[in-house]
Amino acid sequence: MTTAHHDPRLDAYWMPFTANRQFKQAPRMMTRAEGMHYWTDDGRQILDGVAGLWCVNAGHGRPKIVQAIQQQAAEMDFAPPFQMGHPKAFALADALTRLTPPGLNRVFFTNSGSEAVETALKMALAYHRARGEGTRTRLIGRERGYHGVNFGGISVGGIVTNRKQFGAMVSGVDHLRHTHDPARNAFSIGQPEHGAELADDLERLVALHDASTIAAVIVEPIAGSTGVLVPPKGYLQRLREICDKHGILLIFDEVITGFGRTGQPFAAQTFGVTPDMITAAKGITNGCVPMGAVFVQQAIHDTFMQGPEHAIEFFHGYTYSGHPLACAAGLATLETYADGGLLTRASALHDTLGQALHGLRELPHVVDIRHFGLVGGIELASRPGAVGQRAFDVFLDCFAQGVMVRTTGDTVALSPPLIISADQIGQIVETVATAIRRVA
Ligand code: PXG
Ligand code: PLP
Repeated sequence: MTTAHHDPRLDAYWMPFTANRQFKQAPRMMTRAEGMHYWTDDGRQILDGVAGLWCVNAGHGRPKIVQAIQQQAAEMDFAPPFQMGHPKAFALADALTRLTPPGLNRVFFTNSGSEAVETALKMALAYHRARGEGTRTRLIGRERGYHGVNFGGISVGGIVTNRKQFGAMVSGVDHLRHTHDPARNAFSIGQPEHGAELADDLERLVALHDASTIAAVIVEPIAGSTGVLVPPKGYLQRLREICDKHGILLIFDEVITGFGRTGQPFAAQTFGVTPDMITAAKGITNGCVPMGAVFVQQAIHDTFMQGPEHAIEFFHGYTYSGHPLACAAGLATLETYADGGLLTRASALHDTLGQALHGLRELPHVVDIRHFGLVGGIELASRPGAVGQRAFDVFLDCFAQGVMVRTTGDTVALSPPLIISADQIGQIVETVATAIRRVA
């Protein structure tokens, strides 16, 4: 047996969410990107089926964004965000509120989705306290939810692997049941028919804990990281009704679904349900500079704006909140989206992606296909005792064929840039089909 060796210059970098030892024996290095493609260090062109990591929604290397970042770096590299401002942070917040659902017209900037989640959870607690309902401290997430990797986010999150290494986490958290129901909903076209009643699980938690102890519920409109779980018809509406009934804030985590993924700027608009807060990141700058945001109902914001005017209203913020490079990138990103009509393009391609994906139905190991707008998931049967390996082998085979997909568990996930052509959708899905046929 030969022992695999690797380049010791790769040792220092501890890679995130990666099988480090396996990667370093056979690295997949990207060195250039443009439009729908990456290029590897050995010069291979790779079609991007995931928008980088669900974030490069306008495609790579968009000139307006590149120029905006270059100019901003030369003009003013950094400005302190506490007790100071710079014009582009205000301009970006203002521009973003033209895209958000009605009423969600106040914006707090962070540097990632994980930080946006922490910010939203803290805002929810502080909001109830400011209203004199400080007993509302409980946070409700959902099984199979992904809300980033910080302590609040993994606590409300529902992914076992992201939780089990890290002890007791934030206390006073509970979880709704997840909505994945392949027995009733496998191979749904778009939104599944069955499962609106799963939202009633919130009533169970209210009965258990009492509404007076619950601050907020956080869910992804479409769960991305646990395998593209599309909400059953009526589910989000019902969750909204129950939150209203009990005075519980509803937070939509739109880190993936925001910025056009579902056919509207936000999934809240696509599914016709308005939450009290939205967390976003990724597509806000087209993935070019790290940035996240929390969009808040004005009434929530205004609740903080009491007390003496010289007092800080919310003791929270990051050194890089509203970083000038991120704001410049964000403004240019919104222009790029508008120029290409990109934030609604996913609805025009919903059927194209759906039809292509459902063509995989008869392939070996395929147990479910899920899709909405320009996001799709192909779930494969797991190999006994080796969850995730079959999908990972599909990923490796696709990469060898020149297409980048993403896997989560045994689901192959697709979330291509919103500029994708129908032919390129076909190419990605055919590549996945070839890989599935080859992988045992
Ligand atoms: N909330 C949601 C719904 C997300 O999808 C985050 C929060 C955290 O964002 P940051 O920027 O802190 O990573 C995310 C991020 C995957 C994958 O493999 C998904 C994400 C990140 C990395 C990998 O599905 N989503
Ligand atoms: N740790 C220390 C010692 C700090 O001084 C700061 C910020 O000043 C932080 C953490 C937080 O860093 P950031 O604001 O970039 O999240």
